[in-house]
Amino acid sequence: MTELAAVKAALKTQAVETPSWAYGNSGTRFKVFAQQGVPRDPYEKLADAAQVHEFTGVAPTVALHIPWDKVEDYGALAKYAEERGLKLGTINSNTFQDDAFKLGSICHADPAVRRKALDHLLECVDIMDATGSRDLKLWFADGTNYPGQDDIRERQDRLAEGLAEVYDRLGDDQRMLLEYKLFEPAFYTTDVPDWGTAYAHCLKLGEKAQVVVDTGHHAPGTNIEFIVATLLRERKLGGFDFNSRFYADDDLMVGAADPFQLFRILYEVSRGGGFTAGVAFMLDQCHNIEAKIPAIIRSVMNVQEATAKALLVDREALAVAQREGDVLGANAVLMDAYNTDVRPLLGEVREELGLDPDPMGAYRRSGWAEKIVEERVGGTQAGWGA
Ligand code: PSV
Ligand code: MN
Ligand code: MN
Repeated sequence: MTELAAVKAALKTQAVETPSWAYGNSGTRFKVFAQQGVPRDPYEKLADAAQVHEFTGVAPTVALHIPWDKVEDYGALAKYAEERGLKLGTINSNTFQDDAFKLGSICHADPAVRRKALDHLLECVDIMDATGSRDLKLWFADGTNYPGQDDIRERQDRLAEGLAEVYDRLGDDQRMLLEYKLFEPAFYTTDVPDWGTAYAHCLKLGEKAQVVVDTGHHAPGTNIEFIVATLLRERKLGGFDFNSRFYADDDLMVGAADPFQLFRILYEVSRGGGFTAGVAFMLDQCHNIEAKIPAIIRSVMNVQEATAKALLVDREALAVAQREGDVLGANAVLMDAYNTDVRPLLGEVREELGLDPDPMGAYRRSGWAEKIVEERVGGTQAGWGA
């Protein structure tokens, strides 16, 4: 296979998971601007996700968030997805919106609150059994706001104990993905604030526990690609929550704020064999002011473009320059790939897959946006936090 053919083959098999909540209404704590035609239930979210997959060809799975996507029959939801060419993906737990969790969930000082949180997490594994999902994604809002509020070490002990109970419940083909976040909603300590803490817990738990890197969850200036390289070396990179940020956890479209950073991250994925190592490529975004489906299509395309550039890095030339200590030469190899206009290549890849080379235009011309505005009137629109 020529090098270009290998790049094309990799791009054709790439899969980007879209989050159900990105299709619903969302906002900041100041205001949620409701959009017309937005899904009213998980089924309609899947119908929209099917559009993203139809026009990009690389978004075959949809992540659910429980209880935002709670339904009576998850088997029926999975069947509905399959009828639209989709599969249900990662199950995201939610231990941050119940009054009981004001002072934490599985790290809470009260065993009764910890039990409630754990029961929710175990229910999420039951749902995975019904949907056929591989991954359980755990993000905990647990932490404290004031020095002395709770015992930092004991909270780690409670976390370890809770994670172990959930880990033991996983089936052979299921994984637990532990997500870290620097701060928010807790402002003093966060119980899983960084990759090191997540890694330490996952290492103790075993192979089925892996770390998730949400690109919006670091301090400004953090070298995320270094974290990615390290986790891949240790076989502990479970996946990504992709989004972009200018300030904190902005949840903007991936590749919008810093496409160069996205390229650097995906280069380390490529360098570390991450495209074939079971790493989950997920979006975790909210489209507060822009139209949702086209924003998700754009996001998927941004991941594809950064991936194509990462795959185009001349690894041999880079290795030679690195060995020779040719600082500028090595940097030039990387920048040559980054500065390549990969849009024609991706157009060809899409045509070879029988798709329109222009997913944004094809979606616009499909009339879906007008159809959902007309049909989805009334009812409560589902969304982030609903
Ligand atoms: C937390 O900020 C987070 O990134 C977690 O992944 C949550 O599940 C998600 O956002 C909710 O949008
Ligand atoms: Mn996330
Ligand atoms: Mn987040």
